[in-house]
Amino acid sequence: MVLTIESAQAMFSGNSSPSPIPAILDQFNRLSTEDQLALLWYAYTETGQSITPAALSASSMFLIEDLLDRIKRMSGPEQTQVMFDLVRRADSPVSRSYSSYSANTKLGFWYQLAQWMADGLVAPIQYGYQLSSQGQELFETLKQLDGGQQIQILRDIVVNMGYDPAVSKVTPEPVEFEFIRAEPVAAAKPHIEGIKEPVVLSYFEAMNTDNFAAAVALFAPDGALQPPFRAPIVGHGAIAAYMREEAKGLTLMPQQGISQLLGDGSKQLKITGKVQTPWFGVNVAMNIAWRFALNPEGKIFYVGIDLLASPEELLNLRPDKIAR
Ligand code: 45D
Repeated sequence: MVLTIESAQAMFSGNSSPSPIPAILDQFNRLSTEDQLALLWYAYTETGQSITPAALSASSMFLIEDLLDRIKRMSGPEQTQVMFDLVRRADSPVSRSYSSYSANTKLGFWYQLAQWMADGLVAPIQYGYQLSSQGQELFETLKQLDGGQQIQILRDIVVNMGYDPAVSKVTPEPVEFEFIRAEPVAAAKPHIEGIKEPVVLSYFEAMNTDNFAAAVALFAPDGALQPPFRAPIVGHGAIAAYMREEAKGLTLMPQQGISQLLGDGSKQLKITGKVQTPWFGVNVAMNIAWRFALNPEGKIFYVGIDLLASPEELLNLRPDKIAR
């Protein structure tokens, strides 16, 4: 059997429940702009997940300070217009700048606006807005999800806002976010029930110390990393760039796993556990599976990261049927 990204993507896929998130995002995109903004606001304020402000050092926001200040000086209706334009992906100067930001900068942008709304410096989302019945229904669905799924949805929506002129692809600005972990993790290899594979243990150790050079060195040159709901990212350079932008300050807590040796000496492993994002620190733990394919040389050929549909899935570690 030859390892390909397609064969690796299919590992263990037959024995887990699909995530509800893609369908929810679809439903969200069909709502009116008013509904979307109001629903986001309810989801952000009423689902009880709280951002830990200490996670974010003020210095990381300096490149968008000018833009934020401009918005703060606008009249209330202008501020509301800016938010509408971002949500409906209109072509406006603010929407264009926004689409060039990294994911963490976009989240930081809204985090700052939310604080200014609380302080009365920026116009809040209309209180008492009556959601449509579809909006109301979706809000009820959101409330049933676990905290990890709720923040994943918020993040996905925030990252996709703004106007992106596909023609001339903007280069992401070089903002380097610095995050402080809520709880410094022991800089050691974790104990994972059922897993002794050194490469995998080293992967978790490297990620938990933001040592992305060490993490990337564990991958085969043509190795791939596939984040939740995204296409695979292939090759050392691309994986390193992705990690610097999206994986800083994460706390990975793998708990248990299974490992299967394949005919040609390659291996496939499924490991489940929890992940915390520095944005929410210990307040929210996401239920995650890592599906690793190791090549016969023991390098990571593929790792897929999945957001689990429910906590029960953490214990779903049935061996895969192996094609020969
Ligand atoms: O007024 O092993 C609204 C990889 C609008 C790497 C708002 C990984 C209205 C490899 C937008 C509501 C990275 C793949 C205001 C592992 C309004 C690896 C404000 C996985 C004010 C494990 C909204 C990592 C705001 C994972 C402020 C799975 C919203 C990471 C803020 C997941 C939302 C991280 C925030 C997640 C969401 C982070 C801060 C899901 C952050 C979510």
